[in-house]
Amino acid sequence: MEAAITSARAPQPLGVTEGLDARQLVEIYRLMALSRRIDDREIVLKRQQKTFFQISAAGHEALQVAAALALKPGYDWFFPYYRDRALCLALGVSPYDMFLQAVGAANDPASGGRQMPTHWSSRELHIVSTSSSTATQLLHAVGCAEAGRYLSRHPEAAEPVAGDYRNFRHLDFHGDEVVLACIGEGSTSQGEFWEAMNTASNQKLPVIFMIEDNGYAISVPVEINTPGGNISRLVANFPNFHFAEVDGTDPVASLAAFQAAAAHCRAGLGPAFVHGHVVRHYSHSFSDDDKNYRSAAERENDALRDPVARLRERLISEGILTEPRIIELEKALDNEAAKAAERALEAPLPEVSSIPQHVYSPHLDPTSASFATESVQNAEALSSANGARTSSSAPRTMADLINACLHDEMRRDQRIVVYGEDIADASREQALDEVKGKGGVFKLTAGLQTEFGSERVFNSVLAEANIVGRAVGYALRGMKPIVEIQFFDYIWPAMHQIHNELSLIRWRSNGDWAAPAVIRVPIGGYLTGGAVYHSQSGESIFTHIPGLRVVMPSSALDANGLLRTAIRCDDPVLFLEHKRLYREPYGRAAYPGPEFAIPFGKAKIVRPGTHITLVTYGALVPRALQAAHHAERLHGVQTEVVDLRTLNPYDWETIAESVRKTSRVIVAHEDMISWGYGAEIAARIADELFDDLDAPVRRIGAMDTFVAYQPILEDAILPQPQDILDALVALKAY
Ligand SMILES: Cc1ncc(C[n+]2csc(CCOP(=O)(O)OP(=O)(O)O)c2C)c(N)n1
Ligand SMILES: [Mg+2]
Repeated sequence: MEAAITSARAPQPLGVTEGLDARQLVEIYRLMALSRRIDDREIVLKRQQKTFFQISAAGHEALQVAAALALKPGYDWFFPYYRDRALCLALGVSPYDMFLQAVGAANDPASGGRQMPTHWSSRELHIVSTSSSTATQLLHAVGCAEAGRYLSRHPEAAEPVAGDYRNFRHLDFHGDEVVLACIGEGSTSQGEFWEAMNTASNQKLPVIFMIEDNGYAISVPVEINTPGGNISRLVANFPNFHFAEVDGTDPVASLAAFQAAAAHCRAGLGPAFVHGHVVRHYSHSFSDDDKNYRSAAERENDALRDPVARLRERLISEGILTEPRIIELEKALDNEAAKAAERALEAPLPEVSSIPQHVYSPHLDPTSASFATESVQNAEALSSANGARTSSSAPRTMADLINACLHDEMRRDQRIVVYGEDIADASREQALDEVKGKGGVFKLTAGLQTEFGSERVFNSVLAEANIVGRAVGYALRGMKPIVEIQFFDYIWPAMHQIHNELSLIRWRSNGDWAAPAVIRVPIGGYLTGGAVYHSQSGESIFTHIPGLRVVMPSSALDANGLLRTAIRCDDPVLFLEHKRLYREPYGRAAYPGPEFAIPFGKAKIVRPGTHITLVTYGALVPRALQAAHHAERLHGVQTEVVDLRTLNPYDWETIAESVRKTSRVIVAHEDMISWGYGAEIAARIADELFDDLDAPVRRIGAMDTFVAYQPILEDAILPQPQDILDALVALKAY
């Protein structure tokens, strides 16, 4: 471990210029001063109400320019945050492109008018789309670094392959690439910061964490966010890091720090932590006024550390530029910023019709017939799940056929990595000589590590945001992470990543970036003793997220075919596996072969009928079938049971066709009834099929509580076959 402590926060003379010639210093000044001028011009535009938001890099320019100059755009990878104008300018984003963001122009290359200004994106420069969420980007940076390392060790995985997502995800990687991850000091309080530090450290990843410490998180001073007021002190014991704490208003000292950090990372020694003390020269954003919470003395003191003014003085005092020459340069910069702004104000605005573009992949439609590949059940297919080759004809459980699909797809596609909590056979590989292996708490990933090795199949840390955040990083590089969240009940720490990053990155970047990862999640109750934290449902919370495909099969064959589509498609997929169905006798099937796929958005009529349509999915499918059987036998009610199989997209045509035939419909699910998935389906039926209905649309779901441990309570809380039977009989009689 190294430490290079060069400066504290008090103003000090600028550091030595060794290694930098006059031309380089002038170039640094040009970039810093141009960044400031763009900020100032944007502030004017905001005052004139020609733009809609402003946040500046003012005071951070020296640190940011130094970081850019130590790294290679289009070669290294960049995960900036919203204050990184000078960084992105120095990497190659033009002032015009910045003003296009500010006006929200159609050709704003970062987002096409979808994101606030200073939310960066450039595929060419390897600047990954920035969100407003503080700290999420650090986990993407970690996943990105892991992907780069994997690909440089397995370049053959990069071959484009027709017929799946690989056709559209071209890879570009270098063995000594570095990933820059930027963050403010306040945001280091987020768990995702610590989760990213953990993995970067443990795996010696080439990530430079750049901490832009301006002493404030909006109005909250550093000592509130950081115990002791200095983040460097808190992280000092993380292994494998190179640490540097610098005066981030000094570009020369900052550049030296980043050069050393990059050298450490490129040499494969581990990550680096560059903590730069900067100033926030303006308020947090245009919407904030720091006079409300900072003393005048404090603000004046910070003003003395303005990096642009200090470098200007230095260029003059060291005789690098005369004052008239600097004024000349500054006029040229003013002019450049003004012209770029004027041009951007004339740029065409986005068409309203463009709004739905890039919610999902425009390249590959998972509902298309290309995913309707035939089962080869009767052929000579063999599967080798768990390493044991088994005849295809024996009925297999959902757990078996999910495991078989994972084996098949990993064999076919070297870009797949599988990780999650407890999913490996054994992290201590040597134990595998004498033990069977764990392979997941439900054994769904059994044998994968043994067959594909620990580089592709590994246990994650116990942190769900880490699992999904890294998957975003892997996927945006063009790999296919298939991750497991151990229980749906514990998906919530990853919700931020799922909602604001995984599902959103394609839309917010106007199609520049995407994260088509697969998240497998055991879900649901009926476990007898599963209780509050091992029985949850909540699928409608995820179908409410644009950009995310949500799948919930009820049979072994559907699970196999839909998982294959999830893996091969180009969208992120939440793959919900009902724990109660993993080893049920219901829905067992023969192994269908390694090419069997089922398109999304195609429901299955699992029982035909003419009196009532019963729309359902998941664990309610076998329960609905049981009820439908009794309804017919005891009451002569013929029920058509529709298993939706995928929840987003869902098969409206099949629902509508059935309801037009039966004129009576019940939507049934395991989740709580209020605001549940059925509410949307019922509302749409009432809206669009009103004239076809002979009775009100009914819903069946759990009580509006959590699921209790005591079986008597669990039975009462969750919908039972008897509840469905009663509803069928009542609706027929309506
Ligand atoms: C997860 C999340 N919580 C809250 C916010 C609102 N917010 C935006 S910036 C900010 C302060 C960030 O401070 P710091 O990390 O020190 O960066 P700085 O703005 O000072 O450069 C907050 C609270 C957010 N964007 N994301
Ligand atoms: Mg701050």
